[in-house]
Amino acid sequence: MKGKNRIKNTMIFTVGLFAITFLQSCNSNTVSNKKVTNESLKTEKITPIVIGTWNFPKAIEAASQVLKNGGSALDAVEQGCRAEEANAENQTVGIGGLPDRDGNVTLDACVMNEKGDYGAVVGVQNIKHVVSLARKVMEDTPHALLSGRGAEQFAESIGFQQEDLLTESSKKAWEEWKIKSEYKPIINIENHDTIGMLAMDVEGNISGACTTSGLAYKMAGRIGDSPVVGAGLFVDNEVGAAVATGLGEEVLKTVGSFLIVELMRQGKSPQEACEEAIKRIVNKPNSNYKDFQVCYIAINKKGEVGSYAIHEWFSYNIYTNGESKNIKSDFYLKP
Ligand code: SD4
Repeated sequence: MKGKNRIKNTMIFTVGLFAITFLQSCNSNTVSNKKVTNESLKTEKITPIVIGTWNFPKAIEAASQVLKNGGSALDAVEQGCRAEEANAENQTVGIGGLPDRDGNVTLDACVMNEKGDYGAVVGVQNIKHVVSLARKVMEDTPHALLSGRGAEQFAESIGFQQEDLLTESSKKAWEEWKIKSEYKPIINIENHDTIGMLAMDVEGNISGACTTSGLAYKMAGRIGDSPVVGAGLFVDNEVGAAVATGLGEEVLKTVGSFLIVELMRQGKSPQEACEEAIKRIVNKPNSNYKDFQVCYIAINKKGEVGSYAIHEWFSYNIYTNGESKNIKSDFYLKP
């Protein structure tokens, strides 16, 4: 009997051991379902990456410099956006931005960090670096979004420089526009050049920022998607981030950036998620998508990138592995 029991016990032990080993091996094979967290990334070497809408070499250079020096993703996107806010030749961002119908340059911006904190300003006049003002709202106030005069007063109280943002060439363009006063944004021209940036730093943290003067010759008080969380920008440090450019009204109505991040959470690649978000706009009943442009870029936690636009000629800049380049985006409306 004793001998029989010993054999039985040995068999139970062996079967148990086999079951545990089998279950463990199943678990280690489900890497694709495993959440990519900062903890799991710590064991891997992270390649910093930054992407930005359109082709702004100075912005990608400023942002990449921060990452090369081991700086944070938030600092990188802020510095990148600031480079473009200071560029008077860009008529959709910062100084030199095209004005609204009344001739006022009004700026919108937002930032979002790896903790899911968000700060934004809308309809701000006479302050060039609204991306930094949005960051101050996020970090130094109990609020997330400040508008118009209140945002300007806050900026003044913390020493932001005030200046006239309407340049001679933007004023001239507005005066020419007033002759016909026809509000019809031109694809890839009057919708063009808002900068949105997404970065992942050496710690594997993701942040994003977006800054714009909005659509040229908009009605006074009009706010687009760019400063609105989930529409123009969304960051989820567990999953990835997305940012938009183009006709803000359409991005707002489909909460595009949040949609992209949620699609990535469900397993789509950044490319697939951007394509789906564009299709949501295109497939709306009575969509007149042939008359406007919307573009998205996105990154995920693995450093994969995607982009998609309705029309041709959208491009984005990318810095990774010590190299910057401009990439032409795929698009929906093929000739
Ligand atoms: C807006 N989405 O205010 C912005 C405009 C833009 O490139 O992206 N221009 O609607």
